[in-house]
Amino acid sequence: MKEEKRIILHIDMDYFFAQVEERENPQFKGKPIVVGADPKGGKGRGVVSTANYEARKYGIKSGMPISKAWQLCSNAIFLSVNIEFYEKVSEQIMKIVKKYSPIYEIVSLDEAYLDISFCKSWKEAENFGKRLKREIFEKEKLTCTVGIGPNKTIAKLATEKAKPNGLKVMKPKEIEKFLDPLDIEDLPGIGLKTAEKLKKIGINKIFELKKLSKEKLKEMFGKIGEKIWKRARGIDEEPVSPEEVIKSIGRQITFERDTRDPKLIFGTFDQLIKEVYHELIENNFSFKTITVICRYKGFETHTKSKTLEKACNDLTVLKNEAKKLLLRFLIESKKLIRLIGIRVSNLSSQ
Ligand code: DCP
Ligand code: CA
Ligand code: CA
Repeated sequence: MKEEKRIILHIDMDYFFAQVEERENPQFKGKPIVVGADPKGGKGRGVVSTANYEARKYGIKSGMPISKAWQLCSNAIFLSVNIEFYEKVSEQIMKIVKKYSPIYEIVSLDEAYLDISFCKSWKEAENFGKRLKREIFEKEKLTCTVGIGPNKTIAKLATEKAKPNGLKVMKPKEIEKFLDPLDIEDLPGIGLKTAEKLKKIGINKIFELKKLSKEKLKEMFGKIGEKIWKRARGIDEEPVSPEEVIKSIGRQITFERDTRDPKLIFGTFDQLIKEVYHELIENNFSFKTITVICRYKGFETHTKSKTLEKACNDLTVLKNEAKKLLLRFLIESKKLIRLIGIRVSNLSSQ
Protein backbone atom coordinates (compact mmCIF):
# COMPACT_ATOMS: atom_id res chain seq x y z
CA MET A 1 0.00 0.00 0.00
CA LYS A 2 1.33 3.39 -0.94
CA GLU A 3 1.65 5.65 2.06
CA GLU A 4 -0.55 8.72 1.77
CA LYS A 5 1.13 12.01 2.44
CA ARG A 6 -0.38 13.44 5.58
CA ILE A 7 -0.11 16.74 7.42
CA ILE A 8 -0.68 16.49 11.17
CA LEU A 9 -0.97 19.41 13.58
CA HIS A 10 -0.30 19.08 17.31
CA ILE A 11 -1.33 21.80 19.75
CA ASP A 12 -0.33 22.13 23.39
CA MET A 13 -1.20 25.03 25.69
CA ASP A 14 1.72 26.78 27.36
CA TYR A 15 2.10 26.26 31.16
CA PHE A 16 -1.62 25.56 31.11
CA PHE A 17 -2.95 25.66 34.72
CA ALA A 18 -0.60 28.52 35.62
CA GLN A 19 -1.41 30.49 32.49
CA VAL A 20 -5.14 30.26 33.24
CA GLU A 21 -4.43 31.57 36.74
CA GLU A 22 -2.38 34.41 35.29
CA ARG A 23 -5.22 35.34 32.99
CA GLU A 24 -7.72 35.36 35.85
CA ASN A 25 -5.39 37.33 38.14
CA PRO A 26 -3.61 39.93 36.04
CA GLN A 27 -1.94 41.28 39.18
CA PHE A 28 0.24 38.11 39.19
CA LYS A 29 1.62 38.77 35.70
CA GLY A 30 5.42 38.67 35.66
CA LYS A 31 5.64 36.95 39.06
CA PRO A 32 6.54 33.30 39.66
CA ILE A 33 3.36 31.21 40.01
CA VAL A 34 3.20 27.64 41.26
CA VAL A 35 -0.04 25.64 40.96
CA GLY A 36 -0.27 22.54 43.12
CA ALA A 37 -0.66 21.30 46.69
CA ASP A 38 -0.71 23.73 49.62
CA PRO A 39 2.97 24.41 50.57
CA LYS A 40 2.05 25.08 54.24
CA GLY A 41 5.13 27.16 54.85
CA GLY A 42 7.41 24.44 53.49
CA LYS A 43 5.75 21.56 55.37
CA GLY A 44 3.09 20.83 52.75
CA ARG A 45 2.48 17.40 51.28
CA GLY A 46 1.85 16.73 47.62
CA VAL A 47 3.42 18.02 44.45
CA VAL A 48 3.63 20.86 41.95
CA SER A 49 1.12 20.48 39.10
CA THR A 50 2.77 23.14 37.01
CA ALA A 51 4.56 26.47 37.22
CA ASN A 52 4.82 29.48 34.94
CA TYR A 53 8.09 30.29 33.21
CA GLU A 54 9.14 32.83 35.87
CA ALA A 55 8.89 30.06 38.50
CA ARG A 56 10.66 27.57 36.21
CA LYS A 57 13.70 29.89 36.29
CA TYR A 58 14.12 28.84 39.94
CA GLY A 59 14.12 25.19 38.92
CA ILE A 60 10.50 24.54 39.86
CA LYS A 61 8.89 21.78 37.76
CA SER A 62 5.77 19.61 37.47
CA GLY A 63 5.85 16.59 39.77
CA MET A 64 8.29 18.14 42.24
CA PRO A 65 7.40 17.99 45.97
CA ILE A 66 5.65 21.23 46.86
CA SER A 67 7.99 21.54 49.87
CA LYS A 68 10.97 21.60 47.48
CA ALA A 69 9.31 24.30 45.36
CA TRP A 70 8.92 26.32 48.54
CA GLN A 71 12.63 25.93 49.28
CA LEU A 72 13.52 27.06 45.77
CA CYS A 73 11.31 30.14 45.82
CA SER A 74 9.15 30.84 48.86
CA ASN A 75 8.24 34.22 47.35
CA ALA A 76 6.36 32.57 44.50
CA ILE A 77 2.60 32.80 44.40
CA PHE A 78 1.31 29.36 45.40
CA LEU A 79 -2.17 28.48 44.15
CA SER A 80 -4.30 25.38 44.57
CA VAL A 81 -5.45 23.33 41.59
CA ASN A 82 -8.85 24.56 40.44
CA ILE A 83 -9.43 21.62 38.12
CA GLU A 84 -13.14 22.29 37.42
CA PHE A 85 -12.27 25.72 36.13
CA TYR A 86 -9.41 24.48 33.94
CA GLU A 87 -11.79 21.89 32.50
CA LYS A 88 -14.20 24.66 31.50
CA VAL A 89 -11.40 26.64 29.87
CA SER A 90 -10.23 23.48 28.12
CA GLU A 91 -13.72 22.92 26.71
CA GLN A 92 -13.72 26.43 25.23
CA ILE A 93 -10.31 25.87 23.68
CA MET A 94 -11.27 22.49 22.22
CA LYS A 95 -14.42 24.01 20.72
CA ILE A 96 -12.13 26.27 18.70
CA VAL A 97 -9.66 23.48 17.89
CA LYS A 98 -12.40 21.18 16.55
CA LYS A 99 -13.56 23.80 14.06
CA TYR A 100 -10.23 23.50 12.25
CA SER A 101 -10.63 19.90 11.16
CA PRO A 102 -13.31 17.21 11.38
CA ILE A 103 -10.51 14.73 12.18
CA TYR A 104 -9.37 15.65 15.68
CA GLU A 105 -8.12 13.84 18.76
CA ILE A 106 -8.12 15.40 22.21
CA VAL A 107 -5.30 13.89 24.22
CA SER A 108 -5.60 15.78 27.48
CA LEU A 109 -6.99 19.01 28.89
CA ASP A 110 -4.45 21.09 27.03
CA GLU A 111 -3.42 18.98 24.06
CA ALA A 112 -4.89 17.80 20.75
CA TYR A 113 -4.03 16.54 17.26
CA LEU A 114 -5.67 17.58 14.00
CA ASP A 115 -5.36 15.88 10.65
CA ILE A 116 -5.03 18.78 8.21
CA SER A 117 -3.98 16.80 5.15
CA PHE A 118 -6.42 18.91 3.16
CA CYS A 119 -3.79 21.68 3.22
CA LYS A 120 -2.07 21.65 -0.14
CA SER A 121 1.40 22.63 1.08
CA TRP A 122 3.50 23.01 4.22
CA LYS A 123 3.22 26.77 3.81
CA GLU A 124 -0.56 26.55 3.79
CA ALA A 125 -0.41 24.31 6.88
CA GLU A 126 1.80 26.85 8.63
CA ASN A 127 -0.67 29.65 7.95
CA PHE A 128 -3.44 27.38 9.16
CA GLY A 129 -1.55 26.86 12.44
CA LYS A 130 -1.03 30.61 12.77
CA ARG A 131 -4.76 31.20 12.38
CA LEU A 132 -5.56 28.64 15.06
CA LYS A 133 -3.07 30.21 17.47
CA ARG A 134 -4.47 33.65 16.78
CA GLU A 135 -8.08 32.64 17.31
CA ILE A 136 -7.30 30.95 20.63
CA PHE A 137 -5.40 34.00 21.76
CA GLU A 138 -8.11 36.43 20.68
CA LYS A 139 -10.98 34.45 22.20
CA GLU A 140 -9.32 32.91 25.26
CA LYS A 141 -6.36 35.23 25.88
CA LEU A 142 -4.08 32.22 26.21
CA THR A 143 -0.95 31.24 24.29
CA CYS A 144 -0.20 27.80 22.96
CA THR A 145 2.41 26.09 20.82
CA VAL A 146 1.72 24.36 17.53
CA GLY A 147 3.82 21.70 15.85
CA ILE A 148 3.20 20.46 12.32
CA GLY A 149 4.67 17.41 10.63
CA PRO A 150 3.92 14.36 8.48
CA ASN A 151 2.71 12.33 11.50
CA LYS A 152 1.77 12.57 15.19
CA THR A 153 5.22 11.78 16.57
CA ILE A 154 6.95 14.44 14.50
CA ALA A 155 4.21 17.02 15.11
CA LYS A 156 4.53 16.52 18.87
CA LEU A 157 8.30 16.78 18.77
CA ALA A 158 7.99 19.99 16.75
CA THR A 159 5.76 21.40 19.50
CA GLU A 160 8.28 20.49 22.21
CA LYS A 161 10.98 22.23 20.22
CA ALA A 162 8.94 25.41 19.64
CA LYS A 163 7.69 25.95 23.22
CA PRO A 164 6.51 28.40 24.49
CA ASN A 165 4.16 30.39 22.25
CA GLY A 166 5.77 29.01 19.12
CA LEU A 167 4.94 27.36 15.84
CA LYS A 168 7.17 24.92 14.06
CA VAL A 169 6.75 23.01 10.83
CA MET A 170 8.96 19.96 10.46
CA LYS A 171 9.12 18.84 6.86
CA PRO A 172 10.06 15.26 5.96
CA LYS A 173 13.53 16.21 4.73
CA GLU A 174 14.39 17.86 8.07
CA ILE A 175 13.40 14.90 10.23
CA GLU A 176 16.55 12.82 10.14
CA LYS A 177 18.84 15.65 11.20
CA PHE A 178 16.46 16.57 13.95
CA LEU A 179 15.92 13.06 15.34
CA ASP A 180 19.45 11.65 15.23
CA PRO A 181 20.95 13.53 18.21
CA LEU A 182 17.88 13.14 20.46
CA ASP A 183 17.83 10.84 23.49
CA ILE A 184 15.83 7.68 22.85
CA GLU A 185 13.36 8.53 25.60
CA ASP A 186 12.51 11.79 23.84
CA LEU A 187 10.80 9.77 21.15
CA PRO A 188 7.05 9.62 21.86
CA GLY A 189 5.91 6.03 21.75
CA ILE A 190 9.10 4.65 23.27
CA GLY A 191 8.08 3.72 26.77
CA LEU A 192 10.38 4.26 29.71
CA LYS A 193 10.77 0.52 30.14
CA THR A 194 11.93 0.13 26.56
CA ALA A 195 14.38 3.00 26.94
CA GLU A 196 15.86 1.41 30.06
CA LYS A 197 16.44 -1.87 28.24
CA LEU A 198 18.15 -0.15 25.32
CA LYS A 199 20.39 1.89 27.60
CA LYS A 200 21.63 -1.32 29.17
CA ILE A 201 23.14 -2.27 25.81
CA GLY A 202 24.69 1.16 25.37
CA ILE A 203 22.04 2.76 23.18
CA ASN A 204 21.24 6.27 24.32
CA LYS A 205 20.68 8.35 21.20
CA ILE A 206 18.41 7.85 18.20
CA PHE A 207 21.32 7.55 15.76
CA GLU A 208 22.61 4.65 17.87
CA LEU A 209 19.18 3.05 17.89
CA LYS A 210 19.13 3.17 14.10
CA LYS A 211 22.11 0.80 14.02
CA LEU A 212 19.90 -2.02 15.30
CA SER A 213 18.12 -4.02 12.61
CA LYS A 214 14.37 -4.48 12.52
CA GLU A 215 14.92 -8.18 13.30
CA LYS A 216 17.06 -7.43 16.33
CA LEU A 217 14.46 -5.01 17.69
CA LYS A 218 11.69 -7.55 17.12
CA GLU A 219 13.75 -10.12 18.98
CA MET A 220 14.20 -7.70 21.90
CA PHE A 221 10.70 -6.21 22.12
CA GLY A 222 8.40 -8.45 20.12
CA LYS A 223 5.72 -6.76 18.08
CA ILE A 224 6.54 -3.22 19.14
CA GLY A 225 10.13 -3.72 17.97
CA GLU A 226 9.08 -2.87 14.46
CA LYS A 227 7.28 0.24 15.66
CA ILE A 228 10.45 1.38 17.42
CA TRP A 229 12.46 0.77 14.24
CA LYS A 230 10.01 2.98 12.35
CA ARG A 231 9.80 5.71 15.00
CA ALA A 232 13.58 6.09 14.98
CA ARG A 233 13.29 6.94 11.29
CA GLY A 234 10.44 9.38 11.85
CA ILE A 235 7.81 6.97 10.54
CA ASP A 236 4.53 6.80 12.44
CA GLU A 237 1.34 5.58 10.80
CA GLU A 238 -0.90 6.12 13.82
CA PRO A 239 -4.09 7.84 12.65
CA VAL A 240 -5.63 10.86 14.36
CA SER A 241 -8.64 9.16 15.87
CA PRO A 242 -11.58 10.85 17.52
CA GLU A 243 -12.50 10.43 21.15
CA GLU A 244 -13.86 7.13 22.26
CA VAL A 245 -16.66 6.62 24.71
CA ILE A 246 -15.32 7.21 28.20
CA LYS A 247 -14.53 3.82 29.72
CA SER A 248 -12.52 4.96 32.68
CA ILE A 249 -11.31 8.11 34.40
CA GLY A 250 -7.81 8.22 35.73
CA ARG A 251 -4.93 10.44 36.77
CA GLN A 252 -1.33 9.61 37.49
CA ILE A 253 1.74 11.51 38.48
CA THR A 254 5.43 10.78 38.13
CA PHE A 255 7.46 12.10 41.01
CA GLU A 256 10.38 14.28 40.10
CA ARG A 257 12.52 11.95 42.24
CA ASP A 258 11.73 8.39 43.28
CA THR A 259 10.41 8.52 46.81
CA ARG A 260 9.26 6.62 49.91
CA ASP A 261 8.08 9.73 51.77
CA PRO A 262 4.57 8.77 52.97
CA LYS A 263 3.57 12.42 53.38
CA LEU A 264 4.47 13.16 49.79
CA ILE A 265 2.95 9.96 48.45
CA PHE A 266 -0.36 10.23 50.27
CA GLY A 267 -0.56 14.00 49.80
CA THR A 268 -0.15 13.56 46.06
CA PHE A 269 -2.60 10.69 46.08
CA ASP A 270 -5.21 12.93 47.72
CA GLN A 271 -4.73 15.46 44.92
CA LEU A 272 -5.23 12.77 42.28
CA ILE A 273 -8.32 11.31 43.95
CA LYS A 274 -9.94 14.77 44.08
CA GLU A 275 -9.25 15.34 40.39
CA VAL A 276 -10.68 11.98 39.38
CA TYR A 277 -13.70 12.54 41.60
CA HIS A 278 -14.44 15.92 40.02
CA GLU A 279 -14.32 14.50 36.53
CA LEU A 280 -16.59 11.68 37.61
CA ILE A 281 -19.20 14.07 39.01
CA GLU A 282 -18.86 16.38 36.04
CA ASN A 283 -19.83 13.49 33.76
CA ASN A 284 -22.54 12.18 36.10
CA PHE A 285 -20.92 8.78 36.42
CA SER A 286 -20.87 6.14 39.13
CA PHE A 287 -18.01 3.66 39.38
CA LYS A 288 -17.70 0.09 40.48
CA THR A 289 -14.00 -0.59 40.12
CA ILE A 290 -11.07 1.31 41.63
CA THR A 291 -7.56 0.64 40.37
CA VAL A 292 -4.37 1.94 41.90
CA ILE A 293 -1.21 2.01 39.82
CA CYS A 294 2.25 1.99 41.32
CA ARG A 295 5.52 2.11 39.43
CA TYR A 296 8.68 1.43 41.34
CA LYS A 297 12.18 2.62 40.65
CA GLY A 298 13.38 0.64 37.63
CA PHE A 299 9.98 0.96 35.91
CA GLU A 300 8.43 -2.17 37.35
CA THR A 301 4.70 -1.35 37.32
CA HIS A 302 1.90 -3.00 39.28
CA THR A 303 -1.81 -2.42 39.66
CA LYS A 304 -4.26 -3.41 42.36
CA SER A 305 -8.01 -3.24 41.94
CA LYS A 306 -11.12 -3.45 44.03
CA THR A 307 -14.59 -3.95 42.60
CA LEU A 308 -17.48 -2.84 44.77
CA GLU A 309 -20.72 -4.79 45.13
CA LYS A 310 -22.72 -1.84 43.89
CA ALA A 311 -21.93 1.18 41.70
CA CYS A 312 -21.31 4.31 43.73
CA ASN A 313 -20.20 7.92 43.43
CA ASP A 314 -19.14 8.59 46.98
CA LEU A 315 -15.88 10.44 47.58
CA THR A 316 -15.34 8.86 51.01
CA VAL A 317 -15.68 5.34 49.61
CA LEU A 318 -13.30 6.22 46.79
CA LYS A 319 -10.74 7.68 49.19
CA ASN A 320 -10.90 4.83 51.69
CA GLU A 321 -10.71 2.02 49.16
CA ALA A 322 -8.01 3.68 47.10
CA LYS A 323 -5.84 4.37 50.14
CA LYS A 324 -6.16 0.76 51.30
CA LEU A 325 -4.89 -0.38 47.91
CA LEU A 326 -2.01 2.09 47.95
CA LEU A 327 -1.07 1.09 51.47
CA ARG A 328 -0.75 -2.52 50.35
CA PHE A 329 1.87 -1.43 47.82
CA LEU A 330 3.84 0.36 50.51
CA ILE A 331 3.71 -2.61 52.82
CA GLU A 332 4.56 -5.24 50.20
CA SER A 333 7.69 -3.59 48.89
CA LYS A 334 10.35 -1.33 50.30
CA LYS A 335 11.35 -0.06 46.87
CA LEU A 336 11.34 3.62 45.98
CA ILE A 337 8.25 4.76 44.13
CA ARG A 338 8.41 6.59 40.81
CA LEU A 339 4.77 6.98 39.87
CA ILE A 340 1.36 6.58 41.44
CA GLY A 341 -2.03 6.68 39.78
CA ILE A 342 -5.70 6.05 40.34
CA ARG A 343 -8.40 5.00 37.92
CA VAL A 344 -12.10 4.31 38.27
CA SER A 345 -13.84 2.10 35.74
CA ASN A 346 -16.94 -0.01 35.25
CA LEU A 347 -18.69 3.34 34.87
CA SER A 348 -22.42 3.83 34.65
CA SER A 349 -24.53 6.92 34.13
CA GLN A 350 -26.61 7.95 37.09
N1 DCP B 1 -0.02 18.55 35.09
C1 DCP B 1 -0.09 18.05 36.40
N2 DCP B 1 0.93 17.25 36.88
C2 DCP B 1 1.98 16.93 36.08
C3 DCP B 1 2.06 17.43 34.76
C4 DCP B 1 1.03 18.25 34.31
O1 DCP B 1 -1.05 18.33 37.10
N3 DCP B 1 2.96 16.16 36.57
C5 DCP B 1 -1.11 19.45 34.62
C6 DCP B 1 -0.71 20.90 34.82
C7 DCP B 1 -0.36 21.39 33.47
C8 DCP B 1 -1.22 20.53 32.56
O2 DCP B 1 -1.36 19.28 33.24
O3 DCP B 1 -0.59 22.78 33.30
C9 DCP B 1 -0.61 20.32 31.18
O4 DCP B 1 0.62 19.63 31.30
P1 DCP B 1 1.85 19.89 30.34
O5 DCP B 1 2.76 18.73 30.48
O6 DCP B 1 1.34 20.21 28.97
O7 DCP B 1 2.61 21.13 30.97
P2 DCP B 1 2.25 22.67 31.00
O8 DCP B 1 1.13 23.02 30.06
O9 DCP B 1 2.04 23.13 32.41
O10 DCP B 1 3.61 23.34 30.49
P3 DCP B 1 4.25 23.37 29.03
O11 DCP B 1 4.26 24.82 28.64
O12 DCP B 1 5.62 22.85 29.19
O13 DCP B 1 3.38 22.53 28.14
CA1 CA C 1 1.07 22.22 27.96
CA1 CA D 1 0.14 18.79 27.54
